[in-house]
Amino acid sequence: MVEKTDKIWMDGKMIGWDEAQVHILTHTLHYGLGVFEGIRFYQTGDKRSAVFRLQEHLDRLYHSALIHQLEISFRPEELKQATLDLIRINRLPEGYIRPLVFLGDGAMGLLPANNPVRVAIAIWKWGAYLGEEGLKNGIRTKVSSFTRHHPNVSMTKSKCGGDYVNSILAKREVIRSGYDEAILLDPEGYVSEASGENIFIASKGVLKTTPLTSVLPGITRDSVIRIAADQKIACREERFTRDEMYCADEMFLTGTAAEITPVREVDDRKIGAGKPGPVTRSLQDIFQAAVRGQDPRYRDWLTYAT
Ligand code: PPE
Repeated sequence: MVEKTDKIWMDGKMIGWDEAQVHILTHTLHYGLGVFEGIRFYQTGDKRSAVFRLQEHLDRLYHSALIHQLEISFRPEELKQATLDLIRINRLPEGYIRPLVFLGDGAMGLLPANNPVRVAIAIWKWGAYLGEEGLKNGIRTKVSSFTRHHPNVSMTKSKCGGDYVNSILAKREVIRSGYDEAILLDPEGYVSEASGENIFIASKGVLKTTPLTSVLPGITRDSVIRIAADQKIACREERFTRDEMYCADEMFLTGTAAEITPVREVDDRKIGAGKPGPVTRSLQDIFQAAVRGQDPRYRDWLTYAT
């Protein structure tokens, strides 16, 4: 259960948590055409709160809206201000931010020409997405029988609500079989992404991650690539196969919610020693310091709210 906060920002106004309601004929509720973001904010060493890579998340939100021809009537600066205001008003030191752009009620059917494009932003407390234990010791994953979207079926650069049906199907399937997270292959059979994370493998100290052709351009993925470069760890953006994943020395998933979560098993095969390896550990440590303002090299990633 999400723990209630005080206020939610909706269409330009701060309203009470329980007032943030929509009509049952809200178009997005029926057909899934709506776009969203997931952003984290952290308490920094000096007891302030800072949003991690807010500008990049807002840029992606506007790109998602552009891809799906949803015209947001608010300027990015307004959504930025609303986000920072929400953190202050709700007095939450750390948490998750969920901007949502959706089509309101009006016409029904598949041509929602004049339905209003509505925008809401909510924040809440969210701990380790794949569990504290997983973050520390690694998770067990399984390749799902569901295939990730072909970019010509449903575009993968937009964070569109409807696309997450695919993620839910995959995740539910593997959780019911006793695993922690689903890995999806692309329509050609190469590794694409997890239900809500990008994927990295490491072999002989070299990182590899799926190229952006048909996966969500993850902001955590981008952060890991920059940290790796600063650590002189080579990183190749290259397609790889399921069996290459099995033979990797290390593997981890990246996402706003999941942060950097080590993978200790894929399809009942141990990855490396079956526990988080040195490359994963060092990237995790630097990432955790960066998001909390403890590494001056990455201060430009933070927008302070308080
Ligand atoms: N791929 C997918 C499909 C995805 O949903 C995410 C984020 C990523 C990659 C990583 O992107 P980024 O957060 O920019 O590093 N997934 C969100 C899912 C959360 C949810 O369950 O809702 C997230 O991490 O916020």
